[in-house]
Amino acid sequence: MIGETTVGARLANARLYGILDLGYVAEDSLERAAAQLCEGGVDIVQLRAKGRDERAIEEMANRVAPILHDAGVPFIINDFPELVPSVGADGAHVGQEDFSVADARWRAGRALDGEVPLPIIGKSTHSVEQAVAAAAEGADYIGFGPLFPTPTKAGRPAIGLAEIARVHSLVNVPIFCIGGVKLENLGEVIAAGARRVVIVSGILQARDVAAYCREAKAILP
Ligand code: TZP
Ligand code: MG
Repeated sequence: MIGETTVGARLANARLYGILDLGYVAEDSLERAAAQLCEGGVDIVQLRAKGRDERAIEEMANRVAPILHDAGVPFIINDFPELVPSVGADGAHVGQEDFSVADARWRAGRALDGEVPLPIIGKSTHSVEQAVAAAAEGADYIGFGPLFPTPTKAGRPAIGLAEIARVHSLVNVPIFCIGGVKLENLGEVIAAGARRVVIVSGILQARDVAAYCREAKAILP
């Protein structure tokens, strides 16, 4: 966990969101991948370990938290807000079918006053309507996607680029566009109005993870 003001500022300034997704990272390589993301300048990192039990996720989170903390990179846990205090994470990310933002914040155990109340709670959204609702619900940031079809979230219909400008005109919290975003299409995603992105497989399958992140950062506004 990093200081409250710092973490708020880091979220506000964040452009590139990386995910330690166990679909792409071997469990015993998590520390290495976390260090590479930090070296590449990723601004915020989530641990996403679909299908693993809570105890295993706690153990993995305890391993990566100090690496992210030392690099000053906010650390978000997917799906298990109650792990936030015990592993020293900065927040949690929930989906449409998970806890409400208020519930997630309560489970994460703290609701302090400040710029961005700790813990950070982010929510996945798949339409402009869901995005507006998540912001109204008090999400500190949202994911908006998938923009493109992606094996990382197989079966979820793609939104495309046409709604990006509208969601930015209606939603006042940081919006991270997600889903099939890669270096190859980052220019068009930004041209459509995106200011922040999540890149999962593009980063984790790169030959040089840190270099890939640096390239993405250089393209982002
Ligand atoms: N939510 C919407 S799309 C997605 C998630 C978690 C996966 C994004 O992964 P990738 O590999 O960058 O398409
Ligand atoms: Mg979830």
